[in-house]
Amino acid sequence: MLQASDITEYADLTETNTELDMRRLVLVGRSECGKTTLKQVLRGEKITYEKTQYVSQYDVLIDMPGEYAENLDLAHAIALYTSESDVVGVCISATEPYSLYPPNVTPYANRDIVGIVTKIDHWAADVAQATRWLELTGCKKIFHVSSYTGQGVDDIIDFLKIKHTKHKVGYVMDKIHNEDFNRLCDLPSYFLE
Ligand SMILES: Nc1nc2c(ncn2[C@@H]2O[C@H](COP(=O)(O)OP(=O)(O)O)[C@@H](O)[C@H]2O)c(=O)[nH]1
Ligand SMILES: [Mg+2]
Repeated sequence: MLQASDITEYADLTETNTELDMRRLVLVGRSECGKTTLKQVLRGEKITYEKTQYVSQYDVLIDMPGEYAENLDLAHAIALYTSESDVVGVCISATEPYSLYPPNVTPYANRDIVGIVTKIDHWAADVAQATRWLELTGCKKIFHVSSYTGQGVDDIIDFLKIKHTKHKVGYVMDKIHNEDFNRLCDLPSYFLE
């Protein structure tokens, strides 16, 4: 059988390239909690205020209007966008007077879920309380960010990064034919009698 170790060994000798890729993040959260600003910072854009009118899909980011998290009819559509992403970012502003999220709802999504506490720079921020609310919602991993100061933004980017090792098709085909395929053809002797 082809062993994982064979691949690594071969990878050192042949043309392979390690590519850095980003997992796709969908930002969910109520209006004004800072999703669009965070999206702009994650994408390295200039911050401009814009009311999100529709679900905007970028290469690795999906930003949706807060109404999706606030309105039961639209909330069903969140399931659709989580299925198009790799990671769901449940956002809550540190200035929030209450939490929109019911307890233990994260198992409803079959994607990685992370909590994101936004606006941690704000004078009225209560980061500990927002964190506690996200924990109650079911988030195991929680990021704390400020789109204004940039604090914590790199942590999200690092979390989304993944490395792929790509092998040339020829190498993979060689492996299949020379090792696995031929071995399957080596019939036990009693078949040959
Ligand atoms: N203090 C502070 N304000 C922020 C931060 N991020 C966003 N805001 C402000 O919060 C408001 C709503 O932001 P927006 O990104 O449009 O929220 P969205 O409705 O969730 O997309 C805007 O006035 C932003 O300037 C932040 O990190 N710190
Ligand atoms: Mg928005």
